Amino acid sequence: MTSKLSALQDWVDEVADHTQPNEIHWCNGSDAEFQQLVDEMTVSGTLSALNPETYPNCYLHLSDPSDVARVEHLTFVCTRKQEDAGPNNNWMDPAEARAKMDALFEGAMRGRTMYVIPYCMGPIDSPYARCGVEITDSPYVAVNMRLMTRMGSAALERIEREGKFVKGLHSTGDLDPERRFIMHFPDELSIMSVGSGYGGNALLGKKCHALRIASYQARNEGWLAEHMLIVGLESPNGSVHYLACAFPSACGKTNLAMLIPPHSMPGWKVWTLGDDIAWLHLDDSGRLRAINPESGYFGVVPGTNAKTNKNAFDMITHDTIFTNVARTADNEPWWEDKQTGEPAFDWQGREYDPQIGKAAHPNSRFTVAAKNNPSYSALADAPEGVPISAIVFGGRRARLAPLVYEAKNWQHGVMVGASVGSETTAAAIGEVGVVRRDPMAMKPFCGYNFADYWAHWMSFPDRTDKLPKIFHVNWFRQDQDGKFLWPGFGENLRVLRWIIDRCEGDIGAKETPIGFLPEDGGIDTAELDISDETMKELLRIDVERWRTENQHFGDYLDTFGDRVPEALRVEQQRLAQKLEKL
Ligand code: OXD
Ligand code: MN
Repeated sequence: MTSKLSALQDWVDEVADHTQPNEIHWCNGSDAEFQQLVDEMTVSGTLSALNPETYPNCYLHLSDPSDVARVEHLTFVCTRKQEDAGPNNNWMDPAEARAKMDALFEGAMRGRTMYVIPYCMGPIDSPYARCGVEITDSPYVAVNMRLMTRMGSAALERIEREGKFVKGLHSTGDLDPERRFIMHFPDELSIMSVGSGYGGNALLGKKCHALRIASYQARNEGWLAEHMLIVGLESPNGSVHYLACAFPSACGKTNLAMLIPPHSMPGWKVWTLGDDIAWLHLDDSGRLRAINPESGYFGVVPGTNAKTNKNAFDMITHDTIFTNVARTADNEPWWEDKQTGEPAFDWQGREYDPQIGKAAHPNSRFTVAAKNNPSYSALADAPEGVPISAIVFGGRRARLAPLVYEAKNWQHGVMVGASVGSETTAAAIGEVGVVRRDPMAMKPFCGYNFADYWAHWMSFPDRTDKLPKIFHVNWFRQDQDGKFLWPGFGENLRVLRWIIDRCEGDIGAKETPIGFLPEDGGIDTAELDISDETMKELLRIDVERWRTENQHFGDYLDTFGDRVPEALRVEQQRLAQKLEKL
């Protein structure tokens, strides 16, 4: 096959010349092609079929044991000027990075098939969607891209019509961590990744394109590419509010996006639009609308069970690719906290032995089409996306942040987002864990200088007066003994309901220096075994801790020097003054 778009055809020819594959396969995205690739990988041993009775069309891939996670220290943003990448990114001069990568790609696909994967991030007919082409020598990447993106002929047609696409070049190379790099060239809208076959490093549509490159594109074009889930909450009267929520990795985004309402909230429904990434645009009327650029989930498996996430648990019983989970003697996938079955073989294919480690890798994953989720919203395919009523930030804070609070306005909300942090979960009892600053949950994913990113966020009120409200939640507050105070999971809907009530103007709130907090009884705790004292503690503001936090946040802003927007400094200082007066 060839493409009539010379920019694409020339690039494919050039890459083939340089990497020397045996064959070139242009992916059309059909079911037959998917099955053919799966069958080939089953023969070569890259995939193995799981129990066809209980897990039909499910496959297991075991990666190289040294290649099991994103590698932030090997991920670079190669802007022309180092300041444009900012202290939040590793930077390399683009010419140096390109020379390094060209050397690693030379002959890298010898003996392999080169797959050309045209894909569209977002509904294929959406004006907010953007396209890319990934060239890879990994059939595992090709089938994962089929589940995670709109991949194939329709995407190629759009690319040929528009003439524009993000170029992503990937090779698993020799999987040597010494020769592993993920390079982004935002000025050229291109990505080069070598030496890893793992998700975020290799499925270039996801973190590399839809967050790092897209965030850069979004700033130039006036929109936002964010590490946010998108969820629709339908109340018993049938009205639906859409929320976009940003939490650092491993804070339960997938679970929240698929939440099942508690018994005490009959008539409520939860609709999933996305579990990881949201692209946010202002529409003609000035409302913020969201699309999910992805069409599948690449979710963490361990911990998934009928209580924590029943929708996901049911969804991954068919048509799923598992990576690095364990297996039972019956050839079913198994993982820690599955709460059923026993592991027989671990994630490295060895006979399971608890002495040598966990059965499933803690970062083992499922890849599955979003449409298989029982709570899938058909609006995930709507070209115009959904209107966002509220943006919700959150992190893991044992003592600091109350269960929920509302920012006073957009500018204050930008500070709430910029000060997101998560504590290491190994925090000792009674001690506060180490805070990893993760502004807007974008620390590993913002493709340019955070200071410029905050300035971009701060520019939105100049363009519209219809921006959504901004909130912060913390499901992870603990008591003195390190026990979680809030039950979490489905019960989180009670907190989201308060957020909706605030959006509708139906409920009062207490004004405090950090924002608006629920009044006593504002969060419905009917049928929940939680005392008034615990609710008070969950909503308590520890002034001393907040003073320290605000000071640390100020110090953090200083590391970005005078590029930090004045409006953000003003918010930080305003809070400092208010906390002093208490
Ligand atoms: C992810 C992550 O894989 O955020 O989604 O790390
Ligand atoms: Mn993520």
